Order: sequence, then C-alpha cells, then structure tokens
Amino acid sequence: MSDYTLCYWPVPFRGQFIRAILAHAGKSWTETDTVADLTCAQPDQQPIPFMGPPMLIEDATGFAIAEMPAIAFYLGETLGLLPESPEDRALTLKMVCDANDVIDEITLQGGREMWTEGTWKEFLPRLARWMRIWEITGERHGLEEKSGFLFGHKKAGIADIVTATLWSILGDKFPSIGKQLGTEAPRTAALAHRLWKTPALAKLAELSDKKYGQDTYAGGQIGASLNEVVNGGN
Ligand SMILES: N[C@@H](CCC(=O)N[C@@H](CS)C(=O)NCC(=O)O)C(=O)O
Repeated sequence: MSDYTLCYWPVPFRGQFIRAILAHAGKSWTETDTVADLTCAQPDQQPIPFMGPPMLIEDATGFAIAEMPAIAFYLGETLGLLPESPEDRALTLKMVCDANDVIDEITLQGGREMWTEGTWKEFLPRLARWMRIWEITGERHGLEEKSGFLFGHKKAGIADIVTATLWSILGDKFPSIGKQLGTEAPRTAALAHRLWKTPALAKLAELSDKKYGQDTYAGGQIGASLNEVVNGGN
C-alpha cells in the first residue's frame, strides 16, 4: 500500500506540484488509472466533490482533497513543510496560488484558446512580471543565487518546492522561458535549479520525462500550441 493515491492526468503540468511535494517528503503514491472516470463522476459519487484534478487521497485515512493549493497546503501542514508564523503560512499559500495562476496563463486557462506568435509575444512582458514577483519576494527575504530560500527559512518548504517545480519544468520544456527567467529573476532561477538537483526531485524529473515524454508539459491541443509557438515546433 502506498501513502497516497493521486488522481491526475499523465502529464507534468498542475499535478507535478503535488508529485514534487510527495517526492521531496519521501512519500510514496500510486497514480490512479481512472482519472477520467473519477473526474466525470457525479459529485455524490466522488471521494470529494471536485471539478478538475489533481485530487489526492491519503490512503491510511481515506481523506480526499482537491484544488492544487489546498492539496499543497494540506501536505505542507501534515508533512512539516509549512513555516510557523501565520504570516509566512499565508505567504506560502499566496505563492502556491501564484504558481497556479502562472500555469493557467501559460496554457490560456487550460487551452480555451490557442497561442499565436503575436499573442505569445504580447504575453511576454506579463510573464516577465510574474518572474519579477518571485524575484522581489526572494530578494526581500535575503535569497541569494547560491543560498537561501524564498522566505528566508533554513530549509525548503512548500513555497520553495512549488517554485522549483514551476520554473524548472517551464525552463526545461521551453528553453526561451528558462533564458528569460535567468535574466529577470536570477535568484529564483538559481533556487529552482538548486532544489531541482536534489536527489528526490532529480529522480522525479527523470522518471517523469521517461513516463510522459521529455517534450511534454501539458496535454492536448494547448500542449501542442505551446510547443509550436514557444519552441518553434522543436
Ligand atoms: N483550480 C483547480 C483547477 C483544476 C483543473 O483545471 N484541472 C484540469 C487539469 S490541470 C482539468 O483537467 N480540468 C477538467 C475540468 O475542469 O473539467 C486546481 O487548482 O486544482
């Protein structure tokens, strides 16, 4: 029996934040192969009523939770990955919600429209602003390229893991985004890189690339549109 059951599509995207937290904490999880059935089931038939995955079940207790930031917060709470003070806990949740917003914007709210070269170009200043939001947050808490964490704590917490997941994967899958991050937010880029190279997260990245494909970020047409427009079809 594993520690958790994760319901998420076989792509990195939003589910990877949860996988990264579990991997960092040394927890085991099983990925359900009934994602579509669970997602489409009537609310009164779901373990917790939810609209879209990720959804996580704690196997020992049967506790089920959906909404990526809520899952991250619960795992932070129960796995000792949240800071002590109410202020820092709120800041953590704020950063997780920011990360969720970034990936929604990058995929035009899950593919409601497709990118064109023109619309992507128009979006780049906004993406730079997101990067600066991370950088200024880190700067204000003493983050350096070689050391430190987003809120100045002594060890990585949920905000750091989510930061590493967001920017490392975007940088890996879309080199131009990685380059832009290096320019706009060098401390954030370095933090993401440092954490992504820790054994648990490096292993997750390697396994995920094997499982979902090295070029896969999000699924469906929006994944293809991103590859086409951001990577020039490479
Ligand atoms: N606000 C939710 C969004 C969930 C969501 O949009 N999930 C996507 C995959 S990333 C999905 O498959 N949604 C199906 C749907 O909304 O019908 C979260 O943060 O977890």
